Amino acid sequence: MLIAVIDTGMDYNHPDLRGGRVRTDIDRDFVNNDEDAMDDHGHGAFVAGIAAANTNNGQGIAGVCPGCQVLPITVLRRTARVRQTVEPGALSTQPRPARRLSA
Ligand SMILES: [Ca+2]
Ligand SMILES: [Ca+2]
Ligand SMILES: [Ca+2]
Repeated sequence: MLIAVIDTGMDYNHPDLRGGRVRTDIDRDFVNNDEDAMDDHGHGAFVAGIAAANTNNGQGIAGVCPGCQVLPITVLRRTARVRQTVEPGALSTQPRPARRLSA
């Protein structure tokens, strides 16, 4: 299952999100308008960890869906204020639609 995390982005180098957990091939940064949704705040990575952090690795926490992948969508700046809204069809351009959304 793919979980879209619509937040500040995601630290895809975090030990608890390694192992192909984060889809960096189809991520999107609507704040800087690029295709690299690296988290510069930390909140998005926190949310992603709750969803899909690796389990039994002695790092961080255990995600509620450790077999899931997460798709970072950045819509929040470092100040965690929404810069712009995401049009309802924006995610439909992704090759594989996410089945769960977090905002
Ligand atoms: Ca990317
Ligand atoms: Ca970016
Ligand atoms: Ca962990």
